[in-house]
Amino acid sequence: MHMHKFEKIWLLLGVGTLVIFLVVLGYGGFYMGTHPQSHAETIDPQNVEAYEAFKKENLGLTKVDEDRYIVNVVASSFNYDLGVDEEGNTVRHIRIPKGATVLYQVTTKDVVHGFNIAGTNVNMMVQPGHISKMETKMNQPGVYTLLCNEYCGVGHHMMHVTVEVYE
Ligand SMILES: [Cu+2]
Repeated sequence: MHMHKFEKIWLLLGVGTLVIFLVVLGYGGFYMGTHPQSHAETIDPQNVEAYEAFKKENLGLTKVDEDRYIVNVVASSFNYDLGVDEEGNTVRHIRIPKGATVLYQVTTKDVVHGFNIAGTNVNMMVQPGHISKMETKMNQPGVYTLLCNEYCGVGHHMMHVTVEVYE
């Protein structure tokens, strides 16, 4: 079959673009660990405390095993509720040892919020009525900002806490 030179170039460009797209997608998914969160579980947004993980005393960071942690967070306008410490102060900062596997479980009481730990692969959308879950390994030490990247109202820019990964 005879093919015009331009036809060949055009075909090559098309197939090439597809290959590049798949390589980028594969790199992000398999190497960088970028995955969409699970939100299969549902919850009553008016009564999140009925769910064990979102009871007042279970919020924030919990160590479940050697190098395994759970972080339960209730997002609402314009705050991430990480519970309170022993002195009763509101927690705005959590510390995780380097290399730990962390399961983030997040829900919202009101509108759609984001849950993005800038500079890591943790980036979830948090929808009312759903529990967003994502498990990841925190390998890079540093202080990260956990912020909302879904516009949620006038106080949206104030919605952030910090996550520290220490050696
Ligand atoms: Cu927001």
